[in-house]
Amino acid sequence: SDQCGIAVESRIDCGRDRSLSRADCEGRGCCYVPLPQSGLGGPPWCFYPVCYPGYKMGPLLPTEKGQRATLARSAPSYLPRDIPTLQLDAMPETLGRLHLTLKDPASPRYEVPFVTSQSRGHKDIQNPLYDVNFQPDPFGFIVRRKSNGRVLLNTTIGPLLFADQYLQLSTSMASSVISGLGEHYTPITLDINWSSVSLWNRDMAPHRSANLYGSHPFFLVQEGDGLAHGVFLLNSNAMEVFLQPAPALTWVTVGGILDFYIFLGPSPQSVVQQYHEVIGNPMMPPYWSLGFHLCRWGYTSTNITRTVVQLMRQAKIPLDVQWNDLDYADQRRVFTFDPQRFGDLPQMVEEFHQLGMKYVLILDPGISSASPPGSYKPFDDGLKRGVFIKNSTGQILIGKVWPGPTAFPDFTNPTTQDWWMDCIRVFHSKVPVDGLWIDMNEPSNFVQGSVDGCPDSDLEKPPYTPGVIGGQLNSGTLCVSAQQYLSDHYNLHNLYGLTEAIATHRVLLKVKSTRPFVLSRSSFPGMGRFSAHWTGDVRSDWEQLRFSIPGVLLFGLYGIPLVGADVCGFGGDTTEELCVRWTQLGAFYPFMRNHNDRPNAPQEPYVFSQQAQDAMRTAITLRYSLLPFLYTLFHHTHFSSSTVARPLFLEFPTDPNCQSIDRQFLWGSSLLISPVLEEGAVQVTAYLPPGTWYIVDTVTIFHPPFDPLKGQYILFPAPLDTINVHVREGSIIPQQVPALTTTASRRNPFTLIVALSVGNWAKGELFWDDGESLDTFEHGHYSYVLFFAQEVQNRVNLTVKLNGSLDGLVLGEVRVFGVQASPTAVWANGQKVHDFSYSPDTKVCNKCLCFILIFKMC
Ligand code: MIG
Repeated sequence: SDQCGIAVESRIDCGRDRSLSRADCEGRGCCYVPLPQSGLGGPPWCFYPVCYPGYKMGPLLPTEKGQRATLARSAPSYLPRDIPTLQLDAMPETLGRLHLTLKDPASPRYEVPFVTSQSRGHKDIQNPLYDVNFQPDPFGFIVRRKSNGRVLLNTTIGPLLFADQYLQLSTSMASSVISGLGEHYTPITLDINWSSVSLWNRDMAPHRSANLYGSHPFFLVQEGDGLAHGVFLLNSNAMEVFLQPAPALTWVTVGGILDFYIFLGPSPQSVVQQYHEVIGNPMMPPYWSLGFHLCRWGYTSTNITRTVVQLMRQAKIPLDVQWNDLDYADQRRVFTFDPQRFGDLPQMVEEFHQLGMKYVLILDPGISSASPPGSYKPFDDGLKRGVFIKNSTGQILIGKVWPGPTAFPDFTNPTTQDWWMDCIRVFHSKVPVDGLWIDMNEPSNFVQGSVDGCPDSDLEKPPYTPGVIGGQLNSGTLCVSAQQYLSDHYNLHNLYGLTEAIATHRVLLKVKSTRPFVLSRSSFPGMGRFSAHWTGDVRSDWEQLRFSIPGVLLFGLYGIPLVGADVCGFGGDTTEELCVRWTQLGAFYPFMRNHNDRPNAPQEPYVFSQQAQDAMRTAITLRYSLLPFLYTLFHHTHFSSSTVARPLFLEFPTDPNCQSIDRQFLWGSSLLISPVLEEGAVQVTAYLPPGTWYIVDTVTIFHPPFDPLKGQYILFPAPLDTINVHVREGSIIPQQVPALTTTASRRNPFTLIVALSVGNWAKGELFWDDGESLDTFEHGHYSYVLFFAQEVQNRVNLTVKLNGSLDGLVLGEVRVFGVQASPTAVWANGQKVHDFSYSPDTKVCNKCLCFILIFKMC
């Protein structure tokens, strides 16, 4: 009939919860139209008719925050435990942000805590960017972009289902270019050809179609003409999102409420900003955390760890932070250290501090429950204080992790947060770590559910289980029927890492009174306020190297900008060439740590040939020279929410070539990084967006003759010692002479790259503070420098506007790119500079201004 005449690509699956025969399908009132290909993993055979009965909406009434209506079902759905009546709230919160919730007015359901701590509500919104219309029967809503009438979301294409353990909503998409819905091993844009992604935090080495460590139910759609919008479904239950070529998308979640935030942009950059306004801006990292970090599982004693640091110093390769993995712990129990192999750990940390370095240790959440009573205080004390997650019958849930049988702290419980404070405080008084690495916090469990299994219940076996690795929600983690302070683990599972990060951040803040550094594997929206992230157990191979770029870029969209992959790869043996290329790319991860698994060949820079070491040193040193610029980007991200490592489409939204580029990326808006990602390659094809780009490397700099009006792909030489980095015209990049640690480099002279635009100007900025005090920006304890260069009547003038004081800081060399004719003279602070040089080939003027005290600049 007409009701079933739906284009194949627009069919919305009526049998997601189970596969249906024709009779079952028609019994649901759905259309059954077989296709040549099977109904699994492609277009469904059983799909909803054009008009499928669902909820009927009553009148819309004004409320303080927007409009409200009641939705009611006239007949039950095919799911157990329908919620027959729903309350809809549509709340225009800002010009660009619409908030829409669907809840059960009769009895409160679980809602996600912790994430949106910021002020949510707003006053009257005059003339927002969006328009929302409702279809009353069956209920659906349509969100349009007012400026051009474009339909961004249309949920009338399928029914709303809202049962206790099954919530489903479908929408059309304005284009098929969609990014987000992590954490998965994907390119920067998702495949929409009958694919799905599941969001359920899992300890799982990155590979295709697996649900990984974190969950981020946010996506951004590029509409095709430079405009973009985003949608955040604030829901922490196990979720699966289906994508189909209509293009359309279907959310299925197994609990909670439907809590949508819709962001109208209109630019991709502003979509990201609007999202971060809801989940909170990222923390300001300590300066040292932007240095190079070195770790491996298998530094089995303090002496071995010391040797690593010594060899790095001998090789003259910068290193700020030395790490230890589980090796340090006594019988793998956290808050202890092995008396033999790590007996002098406190002293070692002290030695590293003397060298101007920092030290970070791993801290797993699982607390050994099998030590003899009275011998392991964290457990005894935790038991007394009731801090552990309980099973469904109220006993402490015991799982198995590295130390053997373990209990799991419930970080949603304030008592647990205090106990965690005490544990860390006591440990820190012996071992003054500078940061903590919270691993295994999905939480990971080596037995399914618990050592006693899990009960047979609706929570453990919901009517529908999203496509998760292992097939069950309790695979590799706790029983989801386990009880936490705020709710069941079923609801809170995806928040475990976030809540541990919040608790750990809070402790470090108290104990150290400086900016906390926490590195968390598991994540959820809002985690960037508390923690950094790494992409987990990546393999040492070329494909994983390549996919680390979208991995890192997506976490920028998710508001966790301090992110990187394990440099040279974690699993398996690296090769020298791979490790060199990974170090070059890693030098441009916002967070740079080389980390390796126990059984593998070593991969510290100093184990390789002289040639490889030189290449790595060059890359890491280049990073160190750029840290003032990187730090300034973090300031912007912290303060006004942007991204640090940035996909090209955020910066060049109207350039269709940039839509899905993820083999290159930007730092801020002005540095373009084009790494080699293939074995054996000594050239790289890089896309240069419109404008002039100058090559930056440590030896030569030249101004290639590109067409400034059109972007183009260009083949660049990329021998093993080279990573291609380009600086965009019109920018001034603050740098500092590098050193072996940031403690030392922060005392060195600054330098500048001034990349003149075609119009002969350039600008840039520097945010500078002591690098570790709390809230320096908020308290005004910082300096802000604006650089501006302009050519007037054949003179390039560089002016510096300083806000604050930079006492003792010196501006060294200034390199000006794009000087069209040989300068006859160079002045600095009114004095002639004699040793400047100019190359007519590269149009670069070196030492164009020398050794000027910034605050004395004319
Ligand atoms: O089950 O602590 O992702 O970085 O070296 C493995 C040992 C536990 C997993 C982490 C990895 C870390 C390792 N951990």
